[in-house]
Amino acid sequence: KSEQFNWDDYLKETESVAAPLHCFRQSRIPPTNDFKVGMKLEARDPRNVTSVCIATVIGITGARLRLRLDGSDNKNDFWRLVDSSDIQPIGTCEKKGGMLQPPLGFQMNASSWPMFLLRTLNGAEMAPAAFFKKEPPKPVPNCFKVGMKLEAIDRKNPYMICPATIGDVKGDEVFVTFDGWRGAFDYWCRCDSRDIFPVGWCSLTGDALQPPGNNVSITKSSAKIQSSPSKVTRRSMQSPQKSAPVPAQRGRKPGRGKPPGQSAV
Ligand code: MLY
Repeated sequence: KSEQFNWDDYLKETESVAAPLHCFRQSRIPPTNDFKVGMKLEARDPRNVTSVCIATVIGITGARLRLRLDGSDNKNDFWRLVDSSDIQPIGTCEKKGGMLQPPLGFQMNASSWPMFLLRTLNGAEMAPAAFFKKEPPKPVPNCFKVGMKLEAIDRKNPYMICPATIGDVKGDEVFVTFDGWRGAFDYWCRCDSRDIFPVGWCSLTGDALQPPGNNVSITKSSAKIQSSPSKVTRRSMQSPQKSAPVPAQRGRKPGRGKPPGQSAV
């Protein structure tokens, strides 16, 4: 039987603490997600951040939207919180005197952009302004400490939110390490990044929290465990202070397939 991941048990097992809520740039109560698949909005192009483009909601996951830029391909979807400052109602750009831009990699001839824009907006279902929530303020000092647990977006597989541990802290930045993975997914980010969440976030938003990986089989005493995957999973805790360093390696979890329609690393 598959045991469900439980933060309370896991924090006890790993003798660790959850990073306090006030460390994060996230609202204490996650914003409600009223968006529907198919709705259109304006979004900053993640690959060309000076451009504001038209995006369509392709999927809904917890407090996040899976977005695709109109005129782009289906290989560059991205995810944004409903209270992200990267998204806004259609009409906002024009109101501010700006111009909507074709996405990077616009699939048609650049000269066809004005007509494409007219067509894509004609009869479109536009997400109402009330669906967009205000971005929470930045937490002032970086109050994360090494060893604190959190939930973090896997930037290589951004639809995944996973149990993670603060591995290092430098100035305004934190090093996010993914529990049970050998380091290939770890990254530095600002402490006010929108990609990191307090413990319990996914259970509040209904987003799926990935279980820790089973690729780091290290006990508190740094001994390697060779056992069945289910047993290893229970020991897949990463405590950066205590465990021996493992060489960075692309994590491959055997027996876990890709979710359909999503590009996995
Ligand atoms: N396709 C990858 C997915 C790894 C995800 C790791 N995250 C959760 C830290 C694999 O199966 O290796």
